[in-house]
Amino acid sequence: MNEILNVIESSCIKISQLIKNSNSNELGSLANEYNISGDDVKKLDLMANEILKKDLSKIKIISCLGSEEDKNLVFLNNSGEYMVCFDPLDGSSNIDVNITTGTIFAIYKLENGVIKNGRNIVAAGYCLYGGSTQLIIANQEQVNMYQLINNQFQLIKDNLKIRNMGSIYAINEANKYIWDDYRYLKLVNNLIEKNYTTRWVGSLVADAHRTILKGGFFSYPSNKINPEGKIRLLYEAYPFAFIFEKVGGYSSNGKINLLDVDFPNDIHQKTTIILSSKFEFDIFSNL
Ligand code: FBP
Repeated sequence: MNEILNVIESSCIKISQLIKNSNSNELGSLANEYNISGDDVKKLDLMANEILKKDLSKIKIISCLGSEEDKNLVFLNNSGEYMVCFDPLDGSSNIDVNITTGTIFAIYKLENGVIKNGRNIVAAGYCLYGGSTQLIIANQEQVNMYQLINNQFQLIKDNLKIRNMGSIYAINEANKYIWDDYRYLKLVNNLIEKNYTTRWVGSLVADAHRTILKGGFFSYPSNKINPEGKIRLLYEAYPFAFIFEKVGGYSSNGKINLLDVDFPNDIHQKTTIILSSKFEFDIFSNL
């Protein structure tokens, strides 16, 4: 499995260099196509996808790859014992305005050739392309944080743990009148009364990363426009649910722990997502 993590690490370095050494207007320009989720695909989405697919396809222990930018799973080796899924470039609406984007990934161990749910994950993580490039990797034991320094990822914090309580909530309040579940508006009002502030970057990687480091509550609930939610289970929600569990936080689809949601038939299945510290999650759970 370390072989897979090493390759993901080097792919993220290539993507980081591409972002740092290219015209962000060009990278953020439309590729004149839509992905299976109906999103406008940006040039950088496709370039990042090609880098990861090319590098990961060389690994014999990988059975198949799943990507936000590919309609179907890409099968590699019948004898492979792992499936690797990734969002090659998360937050692509922020590329051309030079706001933090990222890559999200999860490594699933097949059991008798199948994946049951998010509990099949053996490692997950994300890379942040911001002021600095940082890589966060969670395995069964702990979560470590690395920073790209002189073209090498160096450990800057090991065994990350989320605070029990934060002071920031993150949710796109522009949707508050079309949320399907009344609890989200009640929670927002409850946290405002407790003098919480709010942040919404619009890149899941950035909003979730801040929530891990500062504590608090992040959510993208289903709504009248996105009745199943907007965030994809396989390569966005499951990976963060695994990471939040390892840092001592909570994840949910509004009903159950995201890791216990059955593996979807549609690999681009969307879901409501909650990622949170204990204090805010307890308030939400009792609404
Ligand atoms: P992609 O950029 O990978 O398609 O991800 C979707 C996303 O950008 C998330 O990163 C983010 O949390 C959400 O959509 C923002 O949605 P909205 O623009 O509706 O606030």
